[in-house]
Amino acid sequence: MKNGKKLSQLSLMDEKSYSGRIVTHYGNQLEVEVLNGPLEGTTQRCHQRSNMTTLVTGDLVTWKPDSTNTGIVMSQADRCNVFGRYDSEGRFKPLASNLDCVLVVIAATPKAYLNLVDRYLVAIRKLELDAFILLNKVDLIDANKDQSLQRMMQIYSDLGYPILKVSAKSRLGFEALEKQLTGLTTVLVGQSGVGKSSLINQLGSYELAKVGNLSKNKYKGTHTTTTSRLYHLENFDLIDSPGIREFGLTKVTKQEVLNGFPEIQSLASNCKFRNCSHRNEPSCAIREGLNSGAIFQERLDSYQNILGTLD
Ligand SMILES: Nc1nc2c(ncn2[C@@H]2O[C@H](COP(=O)(O)OP(=O)(O)OP(=O)(O)O)[C@@H](O)[C@H]2O)c(=O)[nH]1
Ligand SMILES: [Mg+2]
Ligand SMILES: [Zn+2]
Repeated sequence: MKNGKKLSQLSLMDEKSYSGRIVTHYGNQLEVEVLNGPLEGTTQRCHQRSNMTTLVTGDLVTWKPDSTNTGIVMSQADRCNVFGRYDSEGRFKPLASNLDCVLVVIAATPKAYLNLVDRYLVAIRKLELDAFILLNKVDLIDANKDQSLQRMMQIYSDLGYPILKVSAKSRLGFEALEKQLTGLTTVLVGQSGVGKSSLINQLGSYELAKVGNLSKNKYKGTHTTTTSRLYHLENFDLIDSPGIREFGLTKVTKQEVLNGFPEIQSLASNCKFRNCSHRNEPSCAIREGLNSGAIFQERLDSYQNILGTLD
């Protein structure tokens, strides 16, 4: 995305509006990628009309020049989907919209939590999006020491979730990752420090360096992403998102939680009692599944933990 052309080159008199896509926001201002007209391919600072819902990275909008250096967003197209979370007060916090895929990033460090990944998987399943689990920093993995991580990866792999193992540092596994991302708009989510921004930087160093809006050093050290941002790479689009500690799922239904645990879902209908809690009822297919190895104790605990946090 180029920044060269100026809004002042457009005539303010003709009142024409253009289409655009939200790249990111800074407080009340939005950075909008221009999708048509003489400024196509540039990004422009815009405000939004006060009566509109909060816009999010990935939203398609119409905007028009407002003054010599800002535009105003007039309207928003319907979203195909919006990925976000609920904060501790139960307010929805959107991260990105109009997505094809969500990449759940975990790493050798900080410690990965199965329950956090499961929460993402429930939210992704609810949106009917593709989910991928990406293990980053494999250069740091010590096979003997990281047994809980190995166990976690084994569980997801046995359940059939697509898993990618990469190192943003050594670029190990990048070929498979790039293949997976091609042609898609993907948001990277996960705990702070797992390497989401580093991955984007490494995947797109050439393209990003060329447009000059992200220096290679910017994400070194302890830089923390504070707002989502869209990047066009050569063969795909990536959205960086701020790291989170908790992923609240307060507004999902029990059924939506169950949908996120397909192995539990497929056996639950065989329980003797329809409302079986799978804790101590007789003839419980899920507890039988634990014995046969079809159900993992960690996933059942995680499922019950999530159910326990619903409103
Ligand atoms: N050894 C190693 N370090 C990595 C790798 N990927 C990222 N790091 C380091 O991990 C730290 C955090 O990386 P970031 O890319 O900022 O992590 P993030 O997920 O974007 O974090 P937030 O923006 O806070 O959500 C940085 O010091 C990176 O250099 C990797 O593959 N191997
Ligand atoms: Mg980041
Ligand atoms: Zn049961």
